[in-house]
Amino acid sequence: MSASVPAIRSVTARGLVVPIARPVKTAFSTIDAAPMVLIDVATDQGVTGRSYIFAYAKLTVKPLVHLIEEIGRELVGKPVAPFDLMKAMDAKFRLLGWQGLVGMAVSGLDMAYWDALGQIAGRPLAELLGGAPRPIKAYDSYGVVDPIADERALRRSLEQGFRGIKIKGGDGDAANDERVVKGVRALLGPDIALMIDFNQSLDPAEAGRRIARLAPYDLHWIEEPVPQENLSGHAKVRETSPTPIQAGENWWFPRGFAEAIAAGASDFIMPDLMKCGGVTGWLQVAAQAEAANIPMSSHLFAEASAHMLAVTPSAHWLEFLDFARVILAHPAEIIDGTVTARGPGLGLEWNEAAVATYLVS
Ligand code: SMN
Ligand code: MG
Repeated sequence: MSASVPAIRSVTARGLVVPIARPVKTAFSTIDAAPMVLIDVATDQGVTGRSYIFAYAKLTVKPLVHLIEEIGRELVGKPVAPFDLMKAMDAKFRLLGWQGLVGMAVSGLDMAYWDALGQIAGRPLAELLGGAPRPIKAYDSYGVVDPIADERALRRSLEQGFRGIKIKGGDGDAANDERVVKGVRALLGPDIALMIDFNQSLDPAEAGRRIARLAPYDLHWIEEPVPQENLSGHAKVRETSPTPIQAGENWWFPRGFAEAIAAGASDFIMPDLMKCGGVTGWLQVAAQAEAANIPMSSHLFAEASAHMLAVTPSAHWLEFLDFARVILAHPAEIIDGTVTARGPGLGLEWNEAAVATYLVS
C-alpha cells in the first residue's frame, strides 16, 4: 500500500442532549431535545473526519458512544477507506445483524470517513463524489401542529422561502387529522407542498380510510402510514391511495431498500443517512431509486444530505429538521427555501463551547 493512503489514528465519540428550537410531537411521543453522538475520526494526515448521529432516545446515547469507541479501537492504523469499512463491518456483524445501534454506529463512522477524505482533498464531499454543491429544495419539518396555535411559526417558514411543509398526523382520530390538514392547507394556500407523516401509527385499513378523507387537501405525500417493516401493508395502502406514499427513514442499508422497492412499498423514498449505511449506503440506494424511477428525499442530517442530494439522480426534497444547529459552528442555512452543501468534506465543525455545555458522556 502506498504510504500516502490516509490511516486512522483514533476514533472518539461524545454523547450530547441538545436543545431544539421547537419540540417534535409524533403519533407516539414528543422529542423535546435531541440526544446525539458526535464522532471524530482523527487521521495521520492532520485532519479529523466528523459526523453526528441522532440517538432517538436519551438512553441510547451512552451505548452508542461505547459501541463507536469499541469499534473504533479496532480501526486504528487501518486506511480511511469507507468501502472497505463497510465490507469489514458486514463480516464482523453478520451473525449479530446490524439493524439498530450497530448499523447507526457503522453509518456514522462511514460519514466521518468520507468527511475526512473530503477534507484531505480540500473539497466539499459533493465534489469528491463527482457533482457540485447546489441549492437543494427543502421543506420545513414540523411535529404535530395546530393551525391556530402554530400560525406564526408556519408563516415564518413561508417567509424563509420554504415551498414545502411537513406535519405529523395519527396522534388523534381521523376527524382531528382532517381539522389540522384543512386548517394548515388554508393557511399555506394552494401552492405550497404539504406532507403528512403518520410515523407508522396506523393499520392498512385505517390508513386507507384516513388517506381518502384527506384527499381534498392536495397532500404532496403520505409518510409511513403503517409500521415500516410491513412492506406488503405499505403496498396495499399505496394501491388505493390517491396521494403518493413516502417511506424509507426506517429501512436499513441498501438491501432494505431493495426489498421495499421489490415489494412496491412506496412511490417516494427518503433514506436516513444514519440507517441506510452512511454516504456509501446512500450512493447504492440512489442508484436503485434512479433505476426504479423513484424520487428520493432525505431524512434529518440536513448538512450531509445536501451533499448527497446534489449527487442523487432522482433528488426530490431535503428535510429541514434542525437538530444540530446549537452544536455546529456553521449551522445549515436556509436561503430562499433551499440548503446548499458546504465543505470541505461534510462541512461540519463543532461549536466546542456548546458541545461542552450539552455533553452527557
Ligand atoms: C422524525 C423521525 C425522527 C425524529 C423526528 C422526526 C420523522 C421525520 O419521522 O420524518 O422527520
Ligand atoms: Mg417521518
